[in-house]
Amino acid sequence: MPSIRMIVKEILKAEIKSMVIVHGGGSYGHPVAKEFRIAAGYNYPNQLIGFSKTRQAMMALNKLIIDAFIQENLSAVSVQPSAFLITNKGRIGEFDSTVVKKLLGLGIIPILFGDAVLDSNLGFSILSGDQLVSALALALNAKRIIVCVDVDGLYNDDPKLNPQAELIKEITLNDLKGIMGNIGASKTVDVTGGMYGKMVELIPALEKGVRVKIINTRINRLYKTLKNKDVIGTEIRME
Ligand code: IP8
Repeated sequence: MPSIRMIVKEILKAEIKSMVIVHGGGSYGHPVAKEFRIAAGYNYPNQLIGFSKTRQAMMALNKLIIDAFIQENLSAVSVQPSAFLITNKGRIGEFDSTVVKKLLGLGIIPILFGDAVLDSNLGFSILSGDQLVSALALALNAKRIIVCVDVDGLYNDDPKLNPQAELIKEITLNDLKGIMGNIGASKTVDVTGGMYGKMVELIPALEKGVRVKIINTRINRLYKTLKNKDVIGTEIRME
C-alpha cells in the first residue's frame, strides 16, 4: 500500500516523539460491517459470523499498517480497542487508557482502529475511529489531533457534489457547529458517517481545547503538519 508507506515515511522524517495513531475501517471494515448490520447491534444469529469477519478485516488492515511502520524501523504496536473497551449504545463510557499511556512512555507508537466492539446494550456495535480519537485525546491530554482524509479539509459544502465548494482554512468550534448541516456524509461505504460523523465526534475534544487540523494525505502534508509548517487544510480551534 503506497499511501501507507508514504505516511509512515513522513512520520519518520518528522521525528515525532510521542503520538498515537488511530485508523478507520476503509474498504476493509466498512463493507462487511454494512453487510451484516453490525452497527445496529445483535438482532439475528447470522450476524455473529459478520461480527467475526469485521473484527478479522480490521485486524488485517491494522497488520498492514503496523508492518509498514516496522519496515521503517519505527516501533509501533497494535492496541485492539475491542479488547479493552465496551460501548453502551455505541458510545464509549469509561475506559482504561493505561496500556496506551505506558506504551507512549516507552517511546512506542500505539496504533488503534475503529472496531467491531461488544456493547452493553446492543450486544455489539461499531466504534468509529473518530469517536475513539476524541476519547483518547481527552484521556491523554493531547495537544492536537491531525485528521488525514481524501479531500483538502473541511469545505463550506460537500466538495464531491459541489465543485464550487470552498475550503475553510480556519474555523472556530462555534462556527463549525453553525455549518454542520452543510458538511457531506460519506459517498463511499462508511457505516459511521463520513466527514459529518468526524466533526460530530471531534466536538468533545475541541470543547476541551484540543486543536484539530484536517489535511489531505497528499505528499508532504502530514510531514509539514507534524512540523507545524504552513499546509493546506482546515484548522479548528475552540475559539
Ligand atoms: O472508519 C469503523 O471505523 P471508522 C470501523 O473510523 C469498522 O468509522 C469496523 C467499520
